[in-house]
Amino acid sequence: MLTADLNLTRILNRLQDGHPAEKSEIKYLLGLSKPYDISLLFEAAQNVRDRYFGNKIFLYGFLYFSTHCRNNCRFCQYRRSNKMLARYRKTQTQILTAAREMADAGVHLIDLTMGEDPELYSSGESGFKRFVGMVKAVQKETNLPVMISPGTLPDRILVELADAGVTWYACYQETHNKSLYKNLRYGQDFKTRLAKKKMAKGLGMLIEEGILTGVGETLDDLADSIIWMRDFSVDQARIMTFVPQTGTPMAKIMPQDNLKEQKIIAVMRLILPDRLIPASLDVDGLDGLKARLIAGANVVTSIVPPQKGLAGVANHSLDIEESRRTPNHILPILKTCGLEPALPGEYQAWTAARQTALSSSFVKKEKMIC
Ligand code: SAM
Ligand code: MD0
Ligand code: SF4
Repeated sequence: MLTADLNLTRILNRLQDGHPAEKSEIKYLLGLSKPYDISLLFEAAQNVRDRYFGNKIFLYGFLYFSTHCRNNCRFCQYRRSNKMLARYRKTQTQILTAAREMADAGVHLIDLTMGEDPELYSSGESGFKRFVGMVKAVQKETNLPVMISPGTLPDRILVELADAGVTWYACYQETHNKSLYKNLRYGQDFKTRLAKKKMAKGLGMLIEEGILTGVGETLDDLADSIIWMRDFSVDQARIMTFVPQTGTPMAKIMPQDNLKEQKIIAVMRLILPDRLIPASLDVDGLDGLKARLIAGANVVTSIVPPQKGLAGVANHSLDIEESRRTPNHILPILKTCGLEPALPGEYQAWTAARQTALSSSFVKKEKMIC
C-alpha cells in the first residue's frame, strides 16, 4: 500500500488550513521526488485552487509587438547581441487587428509585451507617447483589461499608464538571488527592477512577478523567491522553465523537464492560494498545458493568434502558426481536467476586487504613517 510520510501529510494539511509556511517546509515540498508524494502535492494544490476559483480558468492573449531590445539578458533570444535573429516591430493597426481577433475568440485579457525597444527607449518622450497611445487604442478596441510587459519604463510613463486604467504591470526578476540575477539579467540593476514593481503597485496596478527554473538556481533560491512573492503580495506569480536558445551564451545548458516547474506551481498555489498562477503555452506548447493545470495553475497564458507573424518569448514559434495556441484548442484540454473558462465578468470582478483590496490596504498604511 502507498503511504505518505507523516511529515508530508502534516505540512500539506497545515498549508491547506491556511497556516503560514516555514521556509524549510517550502524547500521540503519543492524537493519531493517520489511520484506518490508528488501526486499528493498536486492534489492539495488542486483542492486549494478549487476552494478559491472553483473550476474556472482565465485566458490571456499575448502580443509580442516588438522583438527589438537594448538589453542583453543571457537567457533570452531577443538579447541585443543575438544577430542570428530576424526581428519585427508591429504597427498599431497590426496590433489592433490581432487584439480584436483574440478578444473575439474569448480571451479575458490582452498582454502587450516588447523588448526594451531602442526606438522607444532612445527617442525621449515621443517613443513612449506612441506606446501609451497604442495601449489606450487596444483598451478601446477590445474593451478588455490590459497587462503591459514593456520592461523598466520611466516613472512618469508608468503614472500615465496607471491613469489610463492599465490593470497589470509585469516585470520579472527571474530570481531573487542577487548574484544569479546579475548573471541572468546581465547589465541591469536588481534594485531598479524591484523599484518599478513597487512604483506600479503604489499607483494601483496589479503586479505579476516571474521566476525561471533550470538556470542554476537552488531550492533555497526558489523558496526565497516564493517568500518574496508572498511578502510583496504579488497578484500573479509565474514560473517558467528555461528553454535554451541558439545564439545566446546559455545555448548549451541542459534543458530541464517540466516536473520541477509543476512542483513550483503547486507550491506557489499552496503559499499564494488566492492568487493567479499561469500555465504558459510558451514553454512546452499545447502539449504541456494539462500538466500545469494538474499542478494547480489557473490562467492559460501566451495564447497567440496565427498568421500574423507574432512570436513567443521562450519559444519563438512553437504551436503558433499551427493555430494550437488558440481558445479552440485549449477548451477541450480544460474539459478533460474538469475545468472551464471563466466568464469575462468573472475575470473583471476578480481584478476589481483585488484592486479595491489593494487601495484600501494602501490607505490604511498611509493612515498609520500619518
Ligand atoms: N522585455 C521585457 C522584460 O524583459 O521584462 C518583456 C519581456 S519578458 C515578458 C520576457 C520573459 O520571458 C522573461 O522575463 C523571462 O521570464 C521569460 N523568458 C525569456 N527567455 C526565456 C527562455 N529562453 N526560456 C524561458 N523563459 C524565458
Ligand atoms: C507567457 N510569453 O505568458 C508570455 C510572457 C509576459 N507577461 C508573459 C512570459 O508565457
Ligand atoms: Fe530584452 Fe526582455 Fe529579452 Fe531581456 S528578457 S533581452 S529585456 S526582451
